[in-house]
Amino acid sequence: MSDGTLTIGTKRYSSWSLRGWLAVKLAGLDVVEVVIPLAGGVTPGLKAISPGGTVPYLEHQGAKLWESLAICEYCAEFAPALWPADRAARAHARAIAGEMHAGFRELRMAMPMSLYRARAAGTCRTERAAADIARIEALWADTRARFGAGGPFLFGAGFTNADAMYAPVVCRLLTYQPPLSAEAQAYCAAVRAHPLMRQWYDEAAREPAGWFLEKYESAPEG
Ligand SMILES: N[C@@H](CCC(=O)N[C@@H](CS)C(=O)NCC(=O)O)C(=O)O
Repeated sequence: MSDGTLTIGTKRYSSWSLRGWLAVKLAGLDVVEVVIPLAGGVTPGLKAISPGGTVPYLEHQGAKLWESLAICEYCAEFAPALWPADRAARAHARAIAGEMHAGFRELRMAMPMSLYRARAAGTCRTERAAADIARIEALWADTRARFGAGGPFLFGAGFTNADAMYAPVVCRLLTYQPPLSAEAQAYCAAVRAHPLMRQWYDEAAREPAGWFLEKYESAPEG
């Protein structure tokens, strides 16, 4: 008997689900995973399942959580290493996780997460998305310079909630391949190589074609 349920959206597309799923997996919570095929907007039935009408949605030992960042915080109660041990580093991790949760809308709109989108490389570049990407590159570089010694992730060797929050950005950058610094490319490669990211991509590749959404699968125009 498991301790609850994690409801997520289509793995090919659901960026917020990826964040919650990574935190739950890293914390080792014993939950049943339910995947709801997303409709690319208002998915029928989601409001009946999740109080916020969105995924990820976690029910665990009586707790009910429908915001990815809240799920990350909850998971860190079981696995404190999901935040850095040092207080200043932990504060920084929360600040950049919060910046991700609240922002980078232009990037999210211009380059929707679509893990296997054909002929996407070099497309979907807008000035505003480029500005978001520049801010993210600067934020990653600053974080790694101050706290990242000893490993490939934002806070070194351990994959933290901050990495989980930025993982879907990595997915977007890998799909659309905008110009990136060598350092940012190395970080993206490290995140993509994490065993849980490999699992997510592999499971996404096995999702039924009936779940595909044309608007996220068709070759982008420019
Ligand atoms: N602020 C929420 C955003 C969650 C969200 O927007 N999730 C999308 C899927 S990636 C969703 O459920 N959209 C509703 C729908 O597709 O019907 C969070 O951090 O969890």
